[in-house]
Amino acid sequence: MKKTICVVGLGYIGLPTAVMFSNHGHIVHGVDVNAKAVEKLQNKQLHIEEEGLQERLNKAIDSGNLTVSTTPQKADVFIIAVPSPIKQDKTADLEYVRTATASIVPFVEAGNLVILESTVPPKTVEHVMLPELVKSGLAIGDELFVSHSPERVIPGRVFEELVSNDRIIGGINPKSATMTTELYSSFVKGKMHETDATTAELVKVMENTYRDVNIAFANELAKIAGTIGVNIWEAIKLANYHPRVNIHTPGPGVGGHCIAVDPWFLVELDQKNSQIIHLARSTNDGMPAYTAQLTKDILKAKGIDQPKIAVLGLAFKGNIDDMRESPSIEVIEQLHERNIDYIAFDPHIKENNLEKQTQQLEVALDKADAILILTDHQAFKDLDPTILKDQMNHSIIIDTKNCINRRTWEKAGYEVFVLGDSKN
Ligand code: SAJ
Repeated sequence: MKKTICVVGLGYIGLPTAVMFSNHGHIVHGVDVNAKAVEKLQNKQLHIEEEGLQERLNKAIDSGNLTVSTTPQKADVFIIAVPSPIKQDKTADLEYVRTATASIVPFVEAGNLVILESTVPPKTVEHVMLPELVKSGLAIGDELFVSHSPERVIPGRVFEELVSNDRIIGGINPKSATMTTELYSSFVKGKMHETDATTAELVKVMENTYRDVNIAFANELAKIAGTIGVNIWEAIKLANYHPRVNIHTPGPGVGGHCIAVDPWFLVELDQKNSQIIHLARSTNDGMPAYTAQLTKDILKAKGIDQPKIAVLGLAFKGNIDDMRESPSIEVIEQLHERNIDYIAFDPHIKENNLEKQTQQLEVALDKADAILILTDHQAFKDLDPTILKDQMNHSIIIDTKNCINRRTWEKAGYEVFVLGDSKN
């Protein structure tokens, strides 16, 4: 059934969600506090990069089903998809969720549904949202329905996963859950699993924490492999042939706005019982320093004392344009602390956010002593080593993601070093 939907927060999740509902026949109004982003969207220009988003946005706006502005308006359904970061002290910052909820209160009416998509610490719906929604004067659960349906999509494959992934639907009561399931069934082909709001909050945080702990394990194994002279990538691949083993991959750190953040929600809620989670976080946070030291050691062993390197990859993972919480930033700081000069290049980051960043690969490679790959962009996998070689001082490449073709680079005369592969 056709609904009017107001989506608050037009970022990596809110915008694709708004566009999807619009293109499935609903009348959607998107809201963002960022006036610049709103203006761009009104002109069908994107402020974020996501595969397939541009054509879907064009369609949504051209059909008249999607409008955007900086203020909410009346609707049948309100969807909140705003950031839920952590503060300096690693505790949750729920001000965006609170403010976004407060912003819709003047517009909600009896029979409306409010859905929170942002990933939040368990009990946020109960302790942060409901106290705001109650101010509408509506009876919560009888007149105003509320649920938490956490997004689960991976940047870069959002439109595929929005449709195919199963969804967790946590209602404050069964009616809220049923209404939410009905709404998402406009485009979701995966199963929808109904539960209560607090369980849904925990499930989402658990999913990302599982990944963080698993990656920390892989990073620890990579270091152990260094001690005993083994290629951890080969070892993990072989271990994963076991039907009940799924070890993740090591790397220069864990970035993004989810996996490096959500585990702290659990630590904050129960410090005493979240020791593995805490240690995993610290292990992953220590990987940029490990990467910088590895780089320094490799270059020192080659007799290069005042190195200048080309850092390739600033996005927090491959084929996306998002630098949020990217381990590359910390790697660069750690390189600087070790007196290693650098120029960074990332074909997906179109603005220079760093002092020593270039938009041209040739500039990054010019007179470089080594290439340090921090992100597994397809563009880096496709690099032709023979073209690049002449510009550099030394032919050394350090691959922290095990993403280049070692043979091709060696054939071109490069010395190849891979994080976690001490068979070098
Ligand atoms: N990483 C590793 N080793 C791995 C996997 C990832 O070092 O084996 C690193 C990546 O390089 C990156 C970081 O971890 O820096 C996170 O990347 P990711 O692709 O694992 O996850 P996100 O943050 O892009 O998306 C996650 C997803 N959650 C899970 O896979 C459980 C996504 O489904 C969620 O929607 C998203 O968090 C979210 O918004 O919570």
